[in-house]
Amino acid sequence: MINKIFIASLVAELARVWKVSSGCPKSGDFGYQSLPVATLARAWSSRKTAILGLLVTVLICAVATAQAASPEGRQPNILYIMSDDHAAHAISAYGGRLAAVAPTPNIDRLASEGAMFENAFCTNSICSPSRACVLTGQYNHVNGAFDLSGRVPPGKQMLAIEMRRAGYQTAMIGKWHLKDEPADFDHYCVLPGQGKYHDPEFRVRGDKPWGKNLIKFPGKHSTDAITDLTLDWLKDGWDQDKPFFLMHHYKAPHDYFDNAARYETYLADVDIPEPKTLWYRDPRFGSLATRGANDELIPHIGTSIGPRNPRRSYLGDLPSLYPNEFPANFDPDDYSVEQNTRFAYNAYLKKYLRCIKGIDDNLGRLFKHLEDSGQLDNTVIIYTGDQGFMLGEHDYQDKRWMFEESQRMPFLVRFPPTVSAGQRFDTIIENVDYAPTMLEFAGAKVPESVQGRSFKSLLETGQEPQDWKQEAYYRYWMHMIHHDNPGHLGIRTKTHKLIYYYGCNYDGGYQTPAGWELYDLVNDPQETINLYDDPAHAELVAELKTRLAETRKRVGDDGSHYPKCEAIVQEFWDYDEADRAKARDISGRYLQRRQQELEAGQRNVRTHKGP
Ligand SMILES: [Ca+2]
Repeated sequence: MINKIFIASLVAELARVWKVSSGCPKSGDFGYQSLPVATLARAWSSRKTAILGLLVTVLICAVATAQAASPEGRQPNILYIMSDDHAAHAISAYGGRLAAVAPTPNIDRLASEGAMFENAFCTNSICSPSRACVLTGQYNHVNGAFDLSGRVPPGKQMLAIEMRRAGYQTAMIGKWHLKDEPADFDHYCVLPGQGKYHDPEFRVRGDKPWGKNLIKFPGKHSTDAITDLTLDWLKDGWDQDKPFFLMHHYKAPHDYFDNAARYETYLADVDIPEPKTLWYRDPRFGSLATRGANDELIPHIGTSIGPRNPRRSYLGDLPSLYPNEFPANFDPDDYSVEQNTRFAYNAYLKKYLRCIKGIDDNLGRLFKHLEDSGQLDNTVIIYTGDQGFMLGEHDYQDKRWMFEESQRMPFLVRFPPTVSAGQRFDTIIENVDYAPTMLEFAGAKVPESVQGRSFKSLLETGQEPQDWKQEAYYRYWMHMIHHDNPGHLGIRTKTHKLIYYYGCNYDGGYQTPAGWELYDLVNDPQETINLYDDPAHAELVAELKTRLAETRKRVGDDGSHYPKCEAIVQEFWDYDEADRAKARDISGRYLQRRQQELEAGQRNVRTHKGP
């Protein structure tokens, strides 16, 4: 692929070589790295042969990098945009009940002018672990970021390291949430931990130790501040001789949601459409793991919108946080369960969607700058969230679940030079695949440590590779912490989902009843009927269990990290009558334990570690 810029570079270089007698172009003179330009050129000593050598070298360069180069003849910029907890069903391009009420035109633009994935999944639906998967291309049992204490230390921030090695200027701006310094990036400006919605401060490089060098933005909302920081860097920080790799990460719409003041009236007079499962729980939904014996654990598994969960619910938390969203002098005792649930649901969704409106508007600013500066079509733009989010489905809040709304990540890619507009894919991709895909767009090397696989060819040809994986692996480790979700694992194929709640912490403790669930995603996309015990599905259950075991082997989750936990995983794998009897017994004991905790006023029990 030799084009205008290439020929211009060549002419300039020929003139330079003619003037100086060295005749040795430096590696990187054409924006390409890892090419033996200097080595090749060194073999030529005279001026004329140097020119000939240069021509040959340029041809080699052109062929070797044709895959990575954009039509402008250089590696494309890569802009990876990730919001926090932005569920796909809160993006209007994905359709769904919120699309008409709360459109996201700027994000939708990526879908209409690029590609959109229906089956992009996180491998562990929680912040730090998902970020670690993206950065390393590895599953959490390999990168070590099992839970919210997960970190990716300098030297291991693979994506930044390889991009820099490929000649990119690298930057990380916004929410980082991986504890250690993002030192492998050329530039960073990151929120401490979760960061603040208002008056945010950011950690930057400086004279003081990591974490102590702060810049502050009093009066600003974090979404506006993060966009301003990125725009400033694109205008003044980016060395335009190199392509950029920029991770632009919003804190919004993580809970507890707080929008910029200008959005306070947005959706104020709207009744937000509700999911059917907010109100109706099919008796066949869930399992012993999520319902307990005789449904005795329904109040205690999964935090709720309405009053179902006595430990934590939005009805309990939101009236004091957002009094404007509730009637004056609100007292839940004055209202029915249905009314209270509806108040809490609307408060939740409105605050969440106002944060998303702020993101979408700010992306409009960012895209306009790229357009005005001539970089829009020379930049691979990706939009995603670090996982999905339950927006009231099954009366659940937060993420962590393997249910669709939480497991699915939005994933959109725009790069007009090679990615056709308007593509929709049902290919199963996981967050471990993002890094190798971006590296391939960059023409960079994908290290052997990476477990994920690039789907660049899919984006460019529309064809799913024949040997592409047919299931996403999932594992959530933070047993019953924060949002009362039991530890579970499973696989998700294009048509079905098998979930196994083994129900214990890292040390095999704090047990909740084990249970299995099978959902038919074609005929029951809302996952309302567990088919695990349906005799008509016995063969499929057996087949999917085998595939789950094989997938665990393929990804290397062999249980050796936490053998006491793995013993319980194995114990309830068959789930015969004896296992079920034991699970019912565990249900009763867990209920007692939970009731004692509630009576003792223990609101947040450390459950995912220790006996
Ligand atoms: Ca998150």
